[in-house]
Amino acid sequence: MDSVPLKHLSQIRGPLHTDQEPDNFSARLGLYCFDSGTPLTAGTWHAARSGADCALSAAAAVLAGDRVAFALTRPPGHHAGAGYFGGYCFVNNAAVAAQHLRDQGLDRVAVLDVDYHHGNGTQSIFYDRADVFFASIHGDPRTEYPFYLGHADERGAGAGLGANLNLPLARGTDYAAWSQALEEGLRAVTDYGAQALVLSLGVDTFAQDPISGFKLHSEDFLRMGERIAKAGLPTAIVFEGGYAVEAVGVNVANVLQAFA
Ligand code: 5XA
Ligand code: ZN
Repeated sequence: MDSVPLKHLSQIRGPLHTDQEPDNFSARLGLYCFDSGTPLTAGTWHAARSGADCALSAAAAVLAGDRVAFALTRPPGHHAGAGYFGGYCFVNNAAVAAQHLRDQGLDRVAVLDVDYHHGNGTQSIFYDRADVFFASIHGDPRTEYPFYLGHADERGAGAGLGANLNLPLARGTDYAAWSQALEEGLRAVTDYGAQALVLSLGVDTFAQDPISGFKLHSEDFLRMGERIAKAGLPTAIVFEGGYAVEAVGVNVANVLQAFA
């Protein structure tokens, strides 16, 4: 039997009946959440809202003239779309920061996502817009979460066509190959003419990360930071994933140290 191209599945399944909300709680949840690994608890909204506020503060600091500001947010945000949550993400902190930079008068803002997982939420929020460029370096969605987005042929739509760049890489990629993708991403950000950068910083690209598959080492995060800082853009850094708990602090600090 011929395999069905994934992008055509929604055409086969047909439209969902969105004017009839089901009584079943799990079914209702499924309208707004795209995975089963993102629990909602009593403190979730407070934490998510605080994370978004933190990202807003980082954007405000950059607008006020700081070269760099770091939003140490938990939960992360880059998987959250305008109308759904998932991937431990509830509010898209990077998108909130980018939109704030736009609202305060910058014409062209770029989001660079270096987390191991594709920032599907950020991509979908800005996909048809030309005023926010999105570039992402991540594990190939054919095998890696979030699976359904992050392919190289997703280039944006409508006014946003050309303002989306996905650089998927295979499991096992080390810094030598990863840094070539970084060069390509930063070149695109520069060519786009961004006036400020939002960096979705996940350190789950670390070789010992328990849920990811790249092979970056702690000193590579220093080099990553140096290279991104060299782009010379005012930068709001927003924290995303990272699960090798003992090393997360060192790896994040290495990126920040390069900016300092
Ligand atoms: O960047 N996103 C993450 O680190 C979360 C991945 C969730 C996998 N279940
Ligand atoms: Zn991640």
